[in-house]
Amino acid sequence: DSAVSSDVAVIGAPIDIGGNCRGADLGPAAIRHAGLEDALSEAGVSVTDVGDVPVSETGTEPVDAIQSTTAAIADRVAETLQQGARPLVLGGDHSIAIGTLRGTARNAKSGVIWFDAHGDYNTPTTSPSGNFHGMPLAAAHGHRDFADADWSIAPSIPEENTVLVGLRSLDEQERDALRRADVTAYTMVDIDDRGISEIVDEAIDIAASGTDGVHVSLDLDWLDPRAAPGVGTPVPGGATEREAHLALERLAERDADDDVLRSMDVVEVNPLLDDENTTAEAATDLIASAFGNRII
Ligand code: B3U
Ligand code: MN
Ligand code: MN
Repeated sequence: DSAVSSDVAVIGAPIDIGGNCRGADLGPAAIRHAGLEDALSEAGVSVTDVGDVPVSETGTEPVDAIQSTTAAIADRVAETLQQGARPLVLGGDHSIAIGTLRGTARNAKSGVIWFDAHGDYNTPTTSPSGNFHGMPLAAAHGHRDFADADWSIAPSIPEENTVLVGLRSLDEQERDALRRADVTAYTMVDIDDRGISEIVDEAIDIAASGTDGVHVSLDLDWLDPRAAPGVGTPVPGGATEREAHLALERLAERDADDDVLRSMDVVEVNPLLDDENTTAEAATDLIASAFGNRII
């Protein structure tokens, strides 16, 4: 019933080894300190913080740390869903979404909406940087470049239910791969042109169609760096704070009607790069909007 489905379980994923610089592992703490539990409670959501997944970054190769961490995230996410609550995973860099998506797709068919400046559609072969936070969506689609990586159990998320929103920075081969994939990609141009609420409405229709619900992945670098300076790879020309809120409020409205929001992760908050705690506070406010916070 709706009381159960409105329960949210907060899961911290303090890993930064998939990113381009250190510090995103402090993201879960910064988001919690920005008042996440109170913000969710005020939104009328009953929330349980189940703590952090274990992360061992020292003395291991990045890929090993990502493998063990994302496996733990996937288990927690799948358990949470099985218990009838909605997982909210706090990153960490965006490599954590490899785990969230695997967990979300374990016993169900899940669509995904990816709010991000980037496509995160590189593979170990195509990535110019080699950073795993630029690859999670390609991994979730079971790209063959991940064939040797047992953390990428493929294909878990249908391409046709995958929607990217806010794109403005792609690498060359990543762009080619996205064009070939059966995904829907909205750039910032589309948002400027048509307005965020229409784009989000369409994104929800596509992601939810024929699925058990939608996973929302919110990379704070979707926002303009003026609104969210504390991210590893800021890209000018992003969503304003108001557009971002409208997007997640629209999602909450649709969720109130149709139970579309199944799971969420909020990633790339890096307190070492932040201005005060601006980006973590933006993350907290946007999470509250997504789970139904209303002005009146
Ligand atoms: N596409 C670049 C940059 C990047 C991707 N995701 C983030 N940055 N956060 C890459 O490294 O793959
Ligand atoms: Mn990302
Ligand atoms: Mn990004």
